[in-house]
Amino acid sequence: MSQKHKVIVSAPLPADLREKVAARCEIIEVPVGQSPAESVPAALRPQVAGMVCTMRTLVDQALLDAFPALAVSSNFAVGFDNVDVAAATRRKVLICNTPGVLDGAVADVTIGLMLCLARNLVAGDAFVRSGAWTKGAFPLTTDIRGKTLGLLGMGRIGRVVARAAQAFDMKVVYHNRRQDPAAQGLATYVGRDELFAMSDVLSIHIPLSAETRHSVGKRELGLMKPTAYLINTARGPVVDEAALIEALRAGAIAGAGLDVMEQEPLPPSSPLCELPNVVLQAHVGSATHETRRAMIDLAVANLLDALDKRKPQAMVNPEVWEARA
Ligand code: 8YV
Repeated sequence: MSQKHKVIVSAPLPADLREKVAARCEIIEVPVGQSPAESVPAALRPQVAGMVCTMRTLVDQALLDAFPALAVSSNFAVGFDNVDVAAATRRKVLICNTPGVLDGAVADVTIGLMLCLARNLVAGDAFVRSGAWTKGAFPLTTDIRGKTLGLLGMGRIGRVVARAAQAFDMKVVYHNRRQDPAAQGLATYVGRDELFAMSDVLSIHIPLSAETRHSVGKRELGLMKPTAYLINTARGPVVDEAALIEALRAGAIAGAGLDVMEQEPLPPSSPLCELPNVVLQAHVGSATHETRRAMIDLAVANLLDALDKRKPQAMVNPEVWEARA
């Protein structure tokens, strides 16, 4: 029997990284999005020591039961709402993720959505292509300069967005559970309701959890200015999408820029696709060659470090590591 660790790979692995992993581990391939418990033969399951997966793999109690020897699950994502962290911690399964390496890319999409909304850039492209320009000028749009950007969540990504917004002469305010000393000089702390009420652009940068699910709903949208835009590059279910659609239809807010939705991929039958005041992206915040490479490098390094008993760079439940030490 091979002495190599058996690891599930359910993430896009570049050839050189695949070789690196294969030199140390026996790879069990699971297509992205497929259930490892269903894909891996029962006889192999008790031998699986590690996994690298995307957020489309549910790391829940059922998966932990199916792989009793799992020591580490490395997420190819900074978010880990696909993981039941409490259950993993109880089972002493180390969970790793990819913080830091995607902040710039996600911030760029945030700023891009803001510019698309305020300057109506997507409609402008269609205006030129359709020949409408030959019949008259494009309607005037709105400046972002001098306006207030509100950040719900001031973590790594929020801070990069705040820095970028300074280049647009925006006033930046934020709300977090706690005031963030690292935000000093970048953004001003305000109360949660105040944030919704005063922002010209409100951008969401909080993780999805039981507490944050639908935490931006009818009440919060009702506090916003009718001229304000909502941007979500975090997780779709943080926003109550039905309430958002209602607010957009009623003109209670001016528009929304969404990189994430409650259901992904978004079906074209979604009312969001019908709304002219919405700009949609296909969850592409981190989707550049450079950033995805940095993410998979980190995800694989986390996996191999944990298996080799070296402290991984990014752990979601470091108490599992500390208990092992
Ligand atoms: C996706 C993301 O995970 O890192 C996150 O939390 O949402 C994205 O980067 C990406 O699709 C990689 O799986």
